[in-house]
Amino acid sequence: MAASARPSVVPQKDLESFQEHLDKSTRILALIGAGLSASSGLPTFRGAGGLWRTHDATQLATPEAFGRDPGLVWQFYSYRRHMALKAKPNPAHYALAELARKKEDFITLSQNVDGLSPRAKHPPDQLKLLHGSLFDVKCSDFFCNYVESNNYTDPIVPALAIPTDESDPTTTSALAARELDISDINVDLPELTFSHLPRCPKCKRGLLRPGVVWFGEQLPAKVMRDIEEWMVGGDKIDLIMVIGTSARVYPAAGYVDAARAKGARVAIVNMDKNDVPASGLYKGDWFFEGDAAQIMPEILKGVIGELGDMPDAAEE
Ligand code: BV8
Repeated sequence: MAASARPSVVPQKDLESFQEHLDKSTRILALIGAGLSASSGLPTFRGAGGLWRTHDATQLATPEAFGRDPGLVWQFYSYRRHMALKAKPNPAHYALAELARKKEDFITLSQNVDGLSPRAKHPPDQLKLLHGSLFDVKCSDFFCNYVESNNYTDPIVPALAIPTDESDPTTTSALAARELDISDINVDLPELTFSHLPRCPKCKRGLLRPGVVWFGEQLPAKVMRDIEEWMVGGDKIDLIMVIGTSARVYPAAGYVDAARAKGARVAIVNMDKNDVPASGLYKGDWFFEGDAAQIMPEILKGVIGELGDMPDAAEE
């Protein structure tokens, strides 16, 4: 159905006042979370009760968990690398990328590590990856500074291959065998030891670990500096869009109030009406309830125009 024929998903009144403000806005921020990638088929942290198999996902995303059971943590991250590689950016990723091309003083602060905003060709200078990327790896040894970006090897080591269902009589060949969903507790996971896991090619001592920011770890210094320079780089901020995030993890969630303190109006896009930032909603804020993949192209249309059809994987 042509985009113009698509029924509006947001209240007209809100849409008009928002688009009027967006039009005259120059300094704009977006804070994005897992909800932005939900309609690309990737589970959110809150989804499935925040559990991966029986484990609290936020507990697995810690240096302590990696110290205790690096095999399990690597199975968690290899699964997410695999799912992210199979997923495709959705219209919300492309809409924000197009806004960045139209509004040069607009930056996106991403809490997502799934690589979908970069794959939607979001201008890299206007995309700040607060929590790293699933496709960066680094040595976990304190004395080794080995870092490797854009490692898309899937599985990164054979032992992390997603098991397939050989027992399925309909499968004609091993290749066609159905992949098992290892986030399902009923699928047995092999016990992995050090020798199964990716080793640092530089010090040959440490295990490689995912290049993401774990709870209790500092955010990337350069990213924090760049954002700080942007925040103080102008006397005001006109707008912050808080998209598909529960805004409960800091310091990322702190940018909502920081932007407000610089005069920004707040527009929230979220599937759940109750998920507002800790500091709540103020008069003049917007809350667009629904799927970001539908809402973002619509509310940004005044500036970015109609988004063309989504490029298929080959065109990415
Ligand atoms: C640090 C990478 C310090 C790994 C992640 C202040 C107060 C309280 C606590 C703290 C504080 N300061 C620091 C802390 C501790 C901690 C923290 O914030 N804890 C929380 C839990 C209270 N912060 C840290 O540890 C940070 N580091 O502070 O270091 C330090 C200082 C000195 C020296 C050493 C250290 C590091 C935090 C980063 C952790 N890493 N990710 C990985 O991904 O595995 S965080 C991870 O969880 C994500 O990146 C994201 O940030 C967060 C999940 O949140 P969301 O993305 O919002 O996802 P969620 O599922 O929660 O919500 C989805 C939303 O989408 C929902 O609202 C839903 O309704 C909506 N939705 C769903 N579908 C759709 C939709 N919306 C629209 N459309 C849809 N279709």
